[in-house]
Amino acid sequence: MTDSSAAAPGPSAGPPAAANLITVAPTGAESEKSAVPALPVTLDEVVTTAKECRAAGAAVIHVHIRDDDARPTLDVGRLTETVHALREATDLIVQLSTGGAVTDSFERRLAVLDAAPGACSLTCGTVNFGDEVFSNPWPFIRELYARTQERGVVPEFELFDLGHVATLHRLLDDLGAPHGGHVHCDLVMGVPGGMPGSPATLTAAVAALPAGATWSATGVGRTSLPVMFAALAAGGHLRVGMEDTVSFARGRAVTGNAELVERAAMLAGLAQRPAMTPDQARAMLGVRDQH
Ligand code: KMH
Ligand code: ZN
Repeated sequence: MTDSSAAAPGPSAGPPAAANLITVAPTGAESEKSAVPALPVTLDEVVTTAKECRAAGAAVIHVHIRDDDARPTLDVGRLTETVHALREATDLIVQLSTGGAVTDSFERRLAVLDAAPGACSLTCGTVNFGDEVFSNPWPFIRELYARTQERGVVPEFELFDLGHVATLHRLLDDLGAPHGGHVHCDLVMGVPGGMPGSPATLTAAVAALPAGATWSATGVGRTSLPVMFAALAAGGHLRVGMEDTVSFARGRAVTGNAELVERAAMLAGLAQRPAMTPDQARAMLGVRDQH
């Protein structure tokens, strides 16, 4: 028997590790500033957290904004100002939420695209949302998607439930590929009323995604860590931030978004999936905005 150890691939051989896309969702529409003082709500606070999160490893920022009273708003002037300020201060991909708050009208949610973001979220179905309903009927989804194609905005398909994956297939069959040509999804797990934040559910959802799609996952609240570990193990990307969790650990409040991004980047690094830069994310997602 010959010794083939010199030529045989060792344990470190194989394709290079795929980099990990980290999206930060710093604010959301649900938490109140009075209850969560570390929540970034003013433009200055959002820009500061964006810079800190970029330094910690984020490549995309998922943006909800607030008004002067820290209430959620979809005011197009404020959204436009926020897009410009974030582009000025960072090279992050700016992804505006078209989900808004559960109280926002379809008309205002469609008008988010008037702020000319490079990317936006696009939820693929209605879901119970705690005591509320996050409403996304088919005609609205279709209209929003068609407008992203017309305006050259890259959508991220938000999937809160397995049925949303079926709607994503229907959308792609009906209207074709998104602007940029690449399908990227975000599994939003653990919302009360949506799919649970468990590894088994994540595996089922990923198996149902369109061929060639990339995906991130985020676990709301206490499902944050299990979903993060499951996503890394399954080759997915990560979304973290105070939109989805305001507890860093049991009994310990999040002090700022950057510590959530730092933890995600550290875990991704341990998984041999170093955080990708915004320009690497642009190449993967097909975003061709100017920053
Ligand atoms: N705030 C939720 C009702 C999105 O940003 O696109 C919807 C949401 C989804 O956060
Ligand atoms: Zn959101």
